[in-house]
Amino acid sequence: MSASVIDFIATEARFGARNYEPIGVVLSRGEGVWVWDTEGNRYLDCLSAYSAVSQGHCHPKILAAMVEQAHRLTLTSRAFHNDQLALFYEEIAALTGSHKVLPMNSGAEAVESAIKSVRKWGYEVKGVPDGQAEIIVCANNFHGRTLGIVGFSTDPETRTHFGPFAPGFRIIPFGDAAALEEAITPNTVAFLVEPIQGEAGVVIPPAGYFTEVRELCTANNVMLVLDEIQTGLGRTGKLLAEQHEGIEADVTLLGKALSGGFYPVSAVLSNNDVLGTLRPGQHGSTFGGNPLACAVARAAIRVLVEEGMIDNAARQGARFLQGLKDIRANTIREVRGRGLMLAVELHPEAGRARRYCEALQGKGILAKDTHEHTIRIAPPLVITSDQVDWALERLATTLTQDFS
Ligand code: IF1
Repeated sequence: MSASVIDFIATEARFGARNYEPIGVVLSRGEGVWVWDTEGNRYLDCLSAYSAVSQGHCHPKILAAMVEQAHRLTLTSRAFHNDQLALFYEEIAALTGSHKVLPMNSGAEAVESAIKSVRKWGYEVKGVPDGQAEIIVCANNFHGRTLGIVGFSTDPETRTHFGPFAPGFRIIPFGDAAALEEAITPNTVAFLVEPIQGEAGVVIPPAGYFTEVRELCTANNVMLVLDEIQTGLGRTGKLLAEQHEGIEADVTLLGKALSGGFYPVSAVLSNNDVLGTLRPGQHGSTFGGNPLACAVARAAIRVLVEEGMIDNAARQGARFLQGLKDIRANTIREVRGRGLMLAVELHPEAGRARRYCEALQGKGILAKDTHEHTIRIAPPLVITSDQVDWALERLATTLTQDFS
């Protein structure tokens, strides 16, 4: 390691809050599926900033849209109209079939906005007594880092010593429709859930789960809120992960890839009157819906569709998953995935996944461990067959090593 690399890492450690423990690589450039460190070493990015860089690093068309817009107008606040917001609304609504859109910035803000909106809908439309609204969520959820959200996390790391927390949430097991049926009361306004649990280690629910969930929510007048912040926009091989079960959420949350990795953009989409309950002055954000964000998001959506990235995610995801399944290594306990949202779960005796990620770094692949024993693999959706095979070769040699 050169002196400069050590310096970046040491300086971060000295001045920064230590709320992360990054892998020891300092990146300075990216293009498509590739990133380069300060010493010029090239890596295949198999994390894509947790799916935010689905369109590939520094996509030229998103970059051009961002620069062009930055020259013209960046921020107006919502006190005035701007000439990008309407176009963003129109295009995202046409793409997803949603009726109403609320633009925000981070994923957590979209989740918070959805919680506020479904509660309001519960009081004003469903007729829940004031202050009594209940929202059902799943164990091992990950929806962000705000106080409201970590209050209903079940991960001790995420919530310990951040309380007191807001009431109004019930936690049920993920993938268990009977548990949802039991948890619903007359005061239930929404079920908030990830189509595939990301942070939990790419946990795919049993087939038919979301069909049952959809039926239960409809039968009980409960809003189904799907957090597609990570699964949405092509990551799983469909535009939205809900399409794998042919259902439609009442409220859909998008973030991450809506920005193409350039600039935080998130959105709450609703196909009913949930967002219709918000009146002027009741919710907002200085940056939400700003013209720069809208121009970036419009380009991010356009290239996703025009360049066939969603189909590519389905194709390359299937190739990657099969390739992982073909690796004969007794370190591997299970391989999971849908589209390009993949995970390799190691046997606990194989050692920590972090160690394997560090070994992969040495072979030119950046991946991220989660929960001690799982390696998460989520490359940009522009990955080619040759690049998948290149990654598989290196994964195979790494996974047959023993780091226990
Ligand atoms: C970090 C995990 C991924 C999300 C879903 C909302 C948000 C996220 C389904 C909030 C964010 C991130 C945040 C990132 C790590 C990461 C993550 F490992 F923690 F779970 F992607 F898998 N809903 N996920 O996955 O979005 O406010 O961050 O924009 O470092 O905390 P945000």
